[in-house]
Amino acid sequence: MSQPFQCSPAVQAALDAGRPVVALESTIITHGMPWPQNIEMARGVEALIRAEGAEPATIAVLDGVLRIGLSDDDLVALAQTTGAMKLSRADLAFAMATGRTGSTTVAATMIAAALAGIATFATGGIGGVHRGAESSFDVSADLDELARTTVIVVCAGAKAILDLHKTFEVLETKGVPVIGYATDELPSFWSRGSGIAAPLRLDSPQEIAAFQRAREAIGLEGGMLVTNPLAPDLEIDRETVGGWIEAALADADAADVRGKAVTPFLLKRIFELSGGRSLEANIVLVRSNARLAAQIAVASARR
Ligand code: PSU
Ligand code: MN
Repeated sequence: MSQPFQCSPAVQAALDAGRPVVALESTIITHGMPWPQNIEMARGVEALIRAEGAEPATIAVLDGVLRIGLSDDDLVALAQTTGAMKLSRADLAFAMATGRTGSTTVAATMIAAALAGIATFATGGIGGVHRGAESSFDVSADLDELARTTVIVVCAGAKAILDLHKTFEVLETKGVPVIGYATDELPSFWSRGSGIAAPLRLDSPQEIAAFQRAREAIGLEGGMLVTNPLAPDLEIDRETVGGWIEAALADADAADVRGKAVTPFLLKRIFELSGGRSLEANIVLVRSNARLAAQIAVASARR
């Protein structure tokens, strides 16, 4: 028992048997959505993954222990806590060493998933290059993690609060494959389109699993980003979202919000400005990503 993490019995059994497992992050629970929608989302996403024949593994650091697979009591406690750290590569081990509780971002979740041998991960939207990064230098550590850690990340694109052109340029430079799932245009989280062409397109979980096998066959490490657009009747049009984002960015600027607080601040402000519509769409897209990630995990395990 010298592993630096603790799997739930269900996740351990699935991993031991070579059954498909899907990693889930927890920053979306603690910093991305309000109570009680966060716990409803967390439970719903786990149920969807099980229904597809895979085992969900929500990841977090609880009282210093890196946990992979949470009980319902753990999920409820995490969803209600207000003091959780937002953990990335820089501070994941810090929370473990100091006995803290923290939720894992995309970057930290990828690290933990790879450590446990979980190859597929579902989230809402990755972090990326913030607007104004040329002066703030605010670029999410998620991008570097995608470049170095071998996990398939299923998302609805990068969050539209970001500079999407710069975000995808960085991913291209770092050699991260970006796939439009059944689409020629990259989605932008709440909206189906972004005006940016998808660099690669695949139309089935089997094709995604085959692409990953081909990458591994030639020794390519690093993540793959699968971008999965919301259903047409559920998306919010880009003009509407754009207005909320402009207003939220102005508020963040006025309040001098910086660093790790920026993304949670903007998501909360857009939730308020949209009268809850942004949260509804966020929940729907996470559910859709979880379903697709489970199908990819099943397709990968079948071989
Ligand atoms: N997806 C969501 N909501 C979120 C996130 C993703 O639908 O809150 C989180 C992820 O944990 C991601 C983080 O890693 O936002 C990005 O934070 P930052 O921009 O500070 O790197
Ligand atoms: Mn940042």
